[in-house]
Amino acid sequence: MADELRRDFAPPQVDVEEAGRAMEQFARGHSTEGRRVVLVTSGGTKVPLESRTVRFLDNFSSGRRGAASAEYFMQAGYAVIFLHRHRSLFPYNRRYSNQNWLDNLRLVPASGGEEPRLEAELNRLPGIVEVLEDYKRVKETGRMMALEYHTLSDYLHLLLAAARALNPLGSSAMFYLAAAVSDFYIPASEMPEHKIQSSSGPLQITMKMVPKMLSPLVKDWAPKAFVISFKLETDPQILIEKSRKALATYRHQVVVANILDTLRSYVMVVTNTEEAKLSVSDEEERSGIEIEDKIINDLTSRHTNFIEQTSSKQGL
Ligand code: PAZ
Repeated sequence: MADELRRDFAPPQVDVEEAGRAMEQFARGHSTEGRRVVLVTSGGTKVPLESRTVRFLDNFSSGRRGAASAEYFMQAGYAVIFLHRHRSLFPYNRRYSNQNWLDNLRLVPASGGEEPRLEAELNRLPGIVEVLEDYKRVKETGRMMALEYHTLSDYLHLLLAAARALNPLGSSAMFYLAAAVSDFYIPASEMPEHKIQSSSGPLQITMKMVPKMLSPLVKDWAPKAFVISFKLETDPQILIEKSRKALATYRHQVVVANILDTLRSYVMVVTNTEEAKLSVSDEEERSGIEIEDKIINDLTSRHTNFIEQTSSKQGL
């Protein structure tokens, strides 16, 4: 797979070796302290159509699922590697992402030899005190490592590096693959260098299938880890069948299945033996409960069972 990535994709724009070393150190440190470590992937991917890229193929993912989930994992005691798309939503500050921050600040002019100061309009920032406290605590305790990807190639290389870094943790490592990764791309060797010209008429492109990373991840890179993939569909009729097919093909532990129209309020947690429905009612939503809270609650207890089963199989 590493060879395939090198051959077919433009070189990554991030220092993957350095990121791999940092992830290894992060994972080892937290695991030594008895903490479980989860890789959360988050956001969409951008697939270039030209090598000097003007146009690209994108998708709708905002990164909200991944950013919110990272917070709930930390609340549950996990250390989190947050692999997210550049400029997608980020844990904690996601809550204020639609705001113009300049409207939230008040200038206190300089006086009596003091520098000017900025004050925040607290009434425009609901919950900011708790959110800021949580964020500062996470920073101080080094419980989250954030890594950005810009391109699909960055994402694929970093996922491989993360899998290698988490493999030594065995069953206490979790992969929570919520990023919406493109299924299609144009190989570097087939991509036009310059901007595609509209004077050439209607555009026809043939894209290749992006290699399915889940397969080597589960089989070779981190075979003892607890792995969760996501499945998004627009047609509810095919959702469960496709989730089951993914479980049978890749042989991982869980698929979180969601439908575009209801993705903030309803998901199915699909395993080989059951389909558990998780939902947030209108009333719960009004009181600030998020579906990710329920998803993480469900998955962390499945992870505990998984670790226990793994160690009893090994006679530990
Ligand atoms: O990032 P977001 O919160 O806007 O959306 C989340 C999601 C729909 C991308 C995620 O829940 C998901 O289903 N990811 C996998 C999509 C797929 O490859 O089928």
